[in-house]
Amino acid sequence: MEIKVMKKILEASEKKAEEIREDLRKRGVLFLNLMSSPGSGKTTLIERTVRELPHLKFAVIEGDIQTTLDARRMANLGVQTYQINTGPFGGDCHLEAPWIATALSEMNLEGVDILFVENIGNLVCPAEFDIGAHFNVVVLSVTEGEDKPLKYPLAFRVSQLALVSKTDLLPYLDVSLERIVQNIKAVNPAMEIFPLSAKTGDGFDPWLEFLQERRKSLSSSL
Ligand SMILES: Nc1nc2c(ncn2[C@@H]2O[C@H](COP(=O)(O)OP(=O)(O)OP(=O)(O)O)[C@@H](O)[C@H]2O)c(=O)[nH]1
Ligand SMILES: [Mg+2]
Repeated sequence: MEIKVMKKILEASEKKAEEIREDLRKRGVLFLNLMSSPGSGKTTLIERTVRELPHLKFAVIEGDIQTTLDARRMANLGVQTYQINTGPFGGDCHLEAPWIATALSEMNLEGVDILFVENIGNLVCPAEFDIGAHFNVVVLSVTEGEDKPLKYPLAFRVSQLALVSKTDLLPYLDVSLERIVQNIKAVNPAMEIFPLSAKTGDGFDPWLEFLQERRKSLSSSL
């Protein structure tokens, strides 16, 4: 009986994810779900992306167990932001599609080009839940070490794009960028991989092009 109930909940969540993906496609809003361990640089990456693409309109849903710190960073940029805190509801370490649907119903998506969900900092749980994104993006900072794609493969399996962040720190670390890329490819050979630094802007161009091209192709499929 318990298993049956669980299955029903999961099915409802998956159905909601499909609805979100299709609804946002129709509205021409490109939806990216950013997943990573705590502190890999997700918020910093979004901040720089918003500044680099002033002709596009962004909206952000921030997922955190506690605090509105990241939402405030977004609001400082003038970006429409919705904070989901799971702390008061048991402290879940991931977001789920029905919560995203509620957030979207309370947001104004008029004219929005790109929606980022900054998922809760955790390299394991968020990967288990489809939240309706057009692209799952896994962020791995070079400071986390070369072996993380092999040890925590699911986030790399369910993502279409990997951003290897904080590359400005490579000269100070015993880490090989080449081996990080190899390990990501070992888990997901089809993955697109962009090494970049949100601090210096190095490597940002392919990421910015990816966003603009995918946004355009979403509109042309309307
Ligand atoms: N050197 C360097 N530091 C960075 C870079 N990107 C982010 N940081 C630093 O890394 C720390 C964490 O960055 P955040 O952007 O808050 O990371 P996050 O993934 O949003 O963290 P959570 O939301 O807590 O999971 C901060 O001190 C940033 O200044 C980068 O490209 N280079
Ligand atoms: Mg953050």
